[in-house]
Formats: sequence, structure tokens, C-alpha cells
Amino acid sequence: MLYTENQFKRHTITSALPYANGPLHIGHLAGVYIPADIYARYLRLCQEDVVFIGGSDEHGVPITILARKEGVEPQQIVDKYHQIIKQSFEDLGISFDIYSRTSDPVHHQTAADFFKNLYEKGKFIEKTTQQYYDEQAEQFLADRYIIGTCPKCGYEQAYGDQCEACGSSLSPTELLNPKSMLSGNAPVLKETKHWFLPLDQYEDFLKKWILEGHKTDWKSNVYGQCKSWIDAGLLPRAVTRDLDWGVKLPLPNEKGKVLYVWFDAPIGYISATKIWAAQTGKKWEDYWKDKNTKLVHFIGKDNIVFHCIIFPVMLQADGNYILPDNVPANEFLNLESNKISTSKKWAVWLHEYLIDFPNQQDTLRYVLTANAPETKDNDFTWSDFQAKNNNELLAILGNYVNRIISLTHNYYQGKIPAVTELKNIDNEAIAQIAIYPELIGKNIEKYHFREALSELMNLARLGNKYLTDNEPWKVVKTDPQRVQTVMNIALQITANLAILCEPFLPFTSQKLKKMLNLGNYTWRQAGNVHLLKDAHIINEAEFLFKKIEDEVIEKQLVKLEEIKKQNQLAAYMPKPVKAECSFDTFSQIDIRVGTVLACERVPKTDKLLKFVIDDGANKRTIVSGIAKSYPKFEELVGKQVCFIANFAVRKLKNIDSEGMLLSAEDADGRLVLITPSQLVKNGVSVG
Ligand code: B3M
Ligand code: ZN
Repeated sequence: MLYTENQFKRHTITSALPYANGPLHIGHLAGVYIPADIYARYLRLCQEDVVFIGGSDEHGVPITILARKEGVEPQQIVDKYHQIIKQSFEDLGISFDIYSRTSDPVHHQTAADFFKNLYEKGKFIEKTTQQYYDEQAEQFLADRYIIGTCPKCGYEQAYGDQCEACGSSLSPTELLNPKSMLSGNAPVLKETKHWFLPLDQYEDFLKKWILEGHKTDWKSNVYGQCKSWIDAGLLPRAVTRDLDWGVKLPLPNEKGKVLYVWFDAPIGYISATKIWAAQTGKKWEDYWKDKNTKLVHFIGKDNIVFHCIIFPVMLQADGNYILPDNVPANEFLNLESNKISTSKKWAVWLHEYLIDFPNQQDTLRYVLTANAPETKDNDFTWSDFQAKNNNELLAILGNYVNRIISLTHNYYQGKIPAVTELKNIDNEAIAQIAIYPELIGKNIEKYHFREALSELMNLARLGNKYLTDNEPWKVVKTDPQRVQTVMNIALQITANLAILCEPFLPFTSQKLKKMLNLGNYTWRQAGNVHLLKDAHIINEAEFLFKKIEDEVIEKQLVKLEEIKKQNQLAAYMPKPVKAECSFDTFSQIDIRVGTVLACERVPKTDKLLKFVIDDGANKRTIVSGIAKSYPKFEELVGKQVCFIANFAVRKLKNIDSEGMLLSAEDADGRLVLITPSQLVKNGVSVG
């Protein structure tokens, strides 16, 4: 039973099917999967009938492009990443009822049948159009096979189906200066037939269903994006492609065509439900065709158009399906103030996190919920991760539990002491405890997971304050009867935390229940001080969280620095060559070779080094701004360097600098001194 009005008999919860062409990262988790899991776990604790659907999206051009790059078949790519993704979801406690995959034959059949049904109802527009074709690769160019300049924002790496910079949904023929991703050539236009979903014919339906029907209950970021799509006017959308990887088009005589990945992928939710229902003896239609079912899609903001416009139009065109009741899409999570990017490897990968932070799944769940980009993009930093673990989870929840369990063993050999007499302070605490199930539950039901989590932590703060205000460790000497009451209530608060933290921190909930020897309770059974009976025996304390030390965080930051450097090098483009200059002009500059005799930092500067150079005739001093590139500058002594010998003397930090060392600026901004490839006489000219 829920706190908000709920006329539904059951819940179908879906979470975006990640492309099986790479591992999961924290952006996926914060944006989609942790909120979805909190919601599903909570509904189950409220004894609702729930199916929570996940799966790998195994079609689409990103996968075939990667397969081509690695010289393997697409199936090998999806087999590899489906397994990695599935396992890492399990390891993080994402509690899907099924984690399926769209290369499954049941999905191919379901998607083909879905298309065929709409086709036979005449719901598609059949059009022969001009499509971009790569004559060298002998392939039509759909979606990510073609890049060009976005007509909306000018981004030069826009894909044929979507511009990642401005989020616009595009069709390949809209791109400016299109180029094939296969051969790099400019493509030619060639005739081909495709089937279009006439979104324009559903504008009135969408206006009524979304703009009127979901004006107040859908998140403003979702509603706003839908409104701008609909107001801009919807166009028919091709739902087939000239590709060979995907769900084959179920029409006779139409070879070499598949369903567009964004047509088949959402049907993956339905096929996964079919598979699950067959495994559990349920009827899948109850979860997709019964108006008593509440359908909620958890996605990131880049998937809004597909889940709020295109898929609902498909369901509406079929006529037998329910429509999503809500699509609480999150915005994006950034990493250390930069956009998370799989291609740039700028991410914290879930499978790597689980190795670097063993048994600390709940720390990641906690931080990504507390920082979730629920209404605007947000930032993940390793320092905040450490602070939330040490100053919140460990300090507020972990230490409280450890203290109360240890005191119970010290004072009562692990037995729950009976309450003796209740004072005002106790009744106030009891009244407070009673409100938390509803306070947290209502926030979860409104998809306000950050708020819900902070209320959970307020219950832990209540426990800490109750304990500190009553100081049982002091009072026990003089009034052991009083301490019995205090300890009982503090333990009951711990039992409430064990139940109410489960949606957010399932691993912690399990440990708490084990320590308290507590069975499984429903959500509604929390909110009171009778969960632990008198004389009930609890187990020994175990640590819920461990302190994260600075060096652990430093290691992660070094890892990111390395990635940043690799990206800078990969993205490096040499500056354009300067305007032409004559040999005479060049020959006025006198470049020589010399040996470094001494090198030291210039005091009170962080960039300057003072060199003494043997220039073959004399010793000369040169000041150079390369200190940051040569932290171990003393190693330069004895090295030969090239320098401009006939610059006028310049006073730098009160030092006469007689020339300029030649250096090259690397892609990451590091200055590298230019030296002769072999030992030469000091003073020789460089020409
Ligand atoms: N794989 C896109 C994405 O991962 C797509 C989601 C499909 S949900 C049906 O953002
Ligand atoms: Zn754009």
C-alpha cells in the first residue's frame, strides 16, 4: 500500500537498456539505474506487485562500428559487454526481476510481430527516398555511420540521427558537409524504400495525453522537452534501416533491411516481460495491456523523445497497450566538472569501482543518490565522495550503529533490554520515529530520491541526538533502569533504519538485519518502537562503512589526470604554420648549442629556472619559464641545449638573461627542451 493515491494493481518499471558496446559508468547509475532500483525495492517493501525490467540494447550502429573497428562480429561485442554489464548491475544490487537482451530470439520475434501488426493495420507511411550511400563501402549510411555539421547548432561531429551537442534529433539528409564514417568519403544519394511512423498524425493525441494530461505530474525537464518537440511540429520518422545487424524487417522480398534500433529497443521492455512471465507463471499482458498497471520508464534526458513521443505513439498505434504513467528522466552527471564520455574514457566505470572499493557498493549508491542530477546536471567529485562516506555514512550512520550494538553487548550480553519508564524525551523520539516511513515513502513515490535519502539520514541523526542527549554510558552507573529505556529505543531506531534504508542501501540493510537478528519487515511495519522484542538476542557488531583515506582518493585523481593527458594528446591539432618568412630574416637569428653547467629555481617564482650555460666561448646565464615541466631540473646539468644567442639581454626577476632556450610545447602544455640528437661542440651554430 502506498501513501499517495494509487488506483493501480501492479507496477511495470523499466530502465533504459544500455548499449552493449561498453561498460557502465556512474552517469548511467545516477541518471537511471539507482533511482529505478530505489523505486522498485520500495514498492516491493510496500507489498506492491512489481516487475522491474532491465536488459542490454544490442542493436544499433554504435555496436557495428565498434565491431568493425575491432575486426570482430557484432555478436561478439554484445556477448562481451552484456555479460560485463549484467554482472556489474548484480554486484551493485540493482534488483531487476529480469535482465534480458535484444539479441534474444524472443525479442526478435516480439519486435517483428509488433512491426507486422502496425504494418498490416496500415499505420506506416511507405516512402522511397534518397539516402546517403557510401560507394566504396557499398553500404547505405544510417545514424552513426554518417557525421556532419548539425544544422541546428553547428556542431561538426553530429550523427545522422542525433546531435550530441544540442540533443536535436536529426535525419542524415539534414547534416551539412556529410561524411561517411566507413570510408571518410562524401556520400552519394541513392534511392531506397523505408517505412515511416507518422508522428505528425499523433500530434493531437500527444497534446492531449502529455501537454494536458501530464502538465503537473511529469518533471518539468521532461514536460518541457516534450512540449518543445510537439510545438516545433512532429515529422514522420523512419523506423527501418538498410543494415544487416538488427531485427530483420518481417516483409517478404525486403532484404538487407532491419528495424531502426530505437523502434526495436523499447519493445525490448515488452519482450523481457514476456520472458520473465514465462519463467514466473505470470501473464505478461497484465503488465503491458491492463489499465490497472502503472508503467514508469526510468531514463536519462537524451532518451526523452524516444520514451515520451515515439514509443508511446507506437503503443497508441497498436491500440492494445497502456501508456507510461510517468517518465522521471534525470539530467546528466558530470565527473570532476567535465562531461562523462565513454569515447574519451572520461568516466568512473562501475566494474572498476567494484574492484577499487570492495564491499563499498552502498557508498557509491549513497553518493550517486545524494548527488543525483534530478532537476539539473550535477557533478561527481572524488573529494565529495570521500566526504560523504566519512562525514555522513560513517560518522552519522555507521558509528551510531556500532556504538549502540557494542553497548548492548557490554551492558546486556546482546539481549534487548526492556523499557522501564517513558519520559517526555522518549515520547518525543517515539513520535518522531513514527513519521519517517511516510516522510521517506512519499518522496520516493514522487521520484524525489535525493530528498527521501536525506530524510533517511535525518532518522539516523535523530538516533545520534537521542543517544547523546541521554548519555547512557554516563547514566548507567547511577540509573541502570533509565539506561534500559534509552538503549531499547535507540535499538528500535536502528531496527527502523534497517527497514527504511533497504531501497537506498541494500547491503547495509542486510548487515543491519543480520546484526539485529531481524527478520524481513514491510515498509508499513516500520515507524514504531516494537520491532525488537524484550530479551531478543542480537549478533556482534560488524563495520558498516570504512573510512576512505586521502591516498585512496589521490589514486583515483591520478588515474583521471592520466586520462585527461591521453585525451589532450589524442585531440592535439598542430597550430597552423605562420606566415612565410625569408631566409635572410631567419639567418639574423643566431641559434647555438651549449651545455648546462648549473640550474636552479629563481626564488619566489614557480615557473622560472636560472641556467648557467657553457656556450663554447663563455659562461652565460639564461632564465627560462620551464620550471613546471622540469620538476627534477637538477637532472638537466650536463645536458646540451639549443638557445638563441643574439637576443638583447633581458632582466627577469632582477637576473640578466643572456638569450633564450628553445623548447617545444607538447599537446598537454608541457615544455620540452630542444637538444641535439648527438653530442656536439659547445658554441656550434644551429641552422
Ligand atoms: N540504448 C540509448 C542509451 O543507452 C539506448 C536506450 C534504449 S532504452 C529502450 O542511451
Ligand atoms: Zn546540434
